[in-house]
Parts: sequence; structure tokens; C-alpha cells
Amino acid sequence: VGPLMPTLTETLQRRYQALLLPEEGELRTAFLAEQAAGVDVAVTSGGTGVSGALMAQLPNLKAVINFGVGYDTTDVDAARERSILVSNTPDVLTDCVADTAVALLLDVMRGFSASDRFVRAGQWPEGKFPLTRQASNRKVGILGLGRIGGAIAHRLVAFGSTISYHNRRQVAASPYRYYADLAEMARDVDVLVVAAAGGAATQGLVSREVLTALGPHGYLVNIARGSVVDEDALVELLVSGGLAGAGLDVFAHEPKVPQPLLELDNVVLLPHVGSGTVETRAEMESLTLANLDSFLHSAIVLNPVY
Ligand code: 8YV
Repeated sequence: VGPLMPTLTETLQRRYQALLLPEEGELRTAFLAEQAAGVDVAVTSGGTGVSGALMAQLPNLKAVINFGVGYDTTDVDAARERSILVSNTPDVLTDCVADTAVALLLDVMRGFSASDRFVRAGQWPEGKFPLTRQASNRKVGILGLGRIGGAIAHRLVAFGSTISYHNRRQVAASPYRYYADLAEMARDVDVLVVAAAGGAATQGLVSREVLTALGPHGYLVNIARGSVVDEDALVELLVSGGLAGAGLDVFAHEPKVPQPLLELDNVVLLPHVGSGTVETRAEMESLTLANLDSFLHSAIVLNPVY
């Protein structure tokens, strides 16, 4: 259920005789009429996922193997009801995604991408680039202190930052300050970093109220999912000066990026590249295949999501 990385698609076809599910439409209908009963495992990625409706059309589906740590596009509740296993690829991408969060924080506060554009546009001889904001020694709040959130915190401690976090529940033995209330944390920090999983449970959690609490001197960094943030409110506040800036690797309707953001110099916009290194993508691919092999040989997955 693609599109998947071309190398992964190629391996799946060559080594496992995998079939490619056509996009929704007549071709898919014809494909399902012929093949649905024979499909017992689906390999997919965060970009596509397997919906409850598709699961209902695959009566013998027993596992969904997800390339990526995020699986919000796969209907896990429907999978659980049907006893369909779901796996993901945690850990192997933690460092690269955490690096991306720190890079976005540094970039948006110090204006590095904007100053790169300034040099390229030949503006330097005409005057100095405006002063920016110090990125070290800041108060940083992390929404979602899981594997990736923890790796971001670890890095930012080395930058002298004071870390706090908001989770549904306090993390036992965490050295960082816990806020039960997200808006309260947003009010107290200079930067809010979103590292929470996507899906219904976190939809719009970074609401207009939270963004307003972060305020005109506050920065937002999001390396998680666009759905976690009220994107309309984010755009409005960035345009009106209600927020100082944002570093975004993810958007609500990828690959669409809200037009007004393209005009702003106080935002850094990345095309969802957090895990996008040769090394990490190769490890994600191996782990995807390891989960698939485990399911095919032993009917269990190595990285179950529930
Ligand atoms: C991938 C991601 O780019 O792992 C995730 O959840 O968002 C990224 O690593 C994506 O899943 C690939 O579709």
C-alpha cells in the first residue's frame, strides 16, 4: 500500500512477490475483486496507511507492516478489532528526527535560512542582516517526551536549555519539569517543540489557546505531525506577530504548505525530511523487512504498536 521507497518496493516485489495496490478507483476495484482474498499482509508507510475501509476489503489480512514510526494513517482500532497485527520502525530514526528538531530550533531563532537567502539575493553589500535571537540557554517545552522527545531534550541540555514537558502522564524518573497543562507550559517557555504521535488523540492539541500562550516572543518547532497543531491558528498568529516564529518539518495537508507561510522570513519550512538520511532510511527499510519476515515465519511482529 504505497507509495513506498523505491528500493523497498523493489525488494518486496522481488523477494516476496508482493503486489502493488492500485490507487483508489476502477483499477483498485478490479484488483481487489481478483486478489483481496489472497492478501494476508500489507506493507505501508505513514504517508498512506491502511484504513478501516481497506481492512474490511481484505478479509484475510493478518498484519500491517508500517515503514515509519508514525502509524496515524493506519486505523489501529479497526486492526485491533480484527486481530490484525500492526508494526512500526521505532528507535532507528530517533537520532535523525531529534537532529532535525534542534536544527529547526537553531535555524528559526538565529535566522540562518533567512540569512542564507539574504546572501544569495546579493543584499549583504547593501547592509547588515537584522539581529536574531539567542538559541542557547532557553526554556524549552517538549510536547511528547517519548523516544524522540527524550532525544531532543538530551541534545538541548547540551545547549544549556531548561527542559520541561507535557505528556498525558508524567514520565517516571524524568529529570525534567512536568506540566499537566499544556497551555501553562506554553506560557512559561521560549520554545515549544512538538514530538507527540499523530492521530485522533492528539488532533489539534496545540490549539489557538496554546499558541497564544506561547505568545509573540515564543517559537514553535514541529517534527511530529501537522495534525497535532491548529494550522489555521498557527498561520494567523505567525502573520500577525502573535508568535515569534516556527520551524516546521510537518504540515496538516502534506505536501501542501499554507501559502501565507511562504511569504514569511520567521518560518523555516522543511518537506518532512526528519528521518530522511541514507543511513536512517536504510535502517528503517531493514526493520520493516525484519518485521515482515518475523510475521511470515513466526506470526508475530518485532515492533508491535499495540
Ligand atoms: C517517514 C515519519 O518519512 O517515521 C515517521 O513517522 O514521519 C517519517 O520517518 C514517513 O513515515 C515515511 O512515509
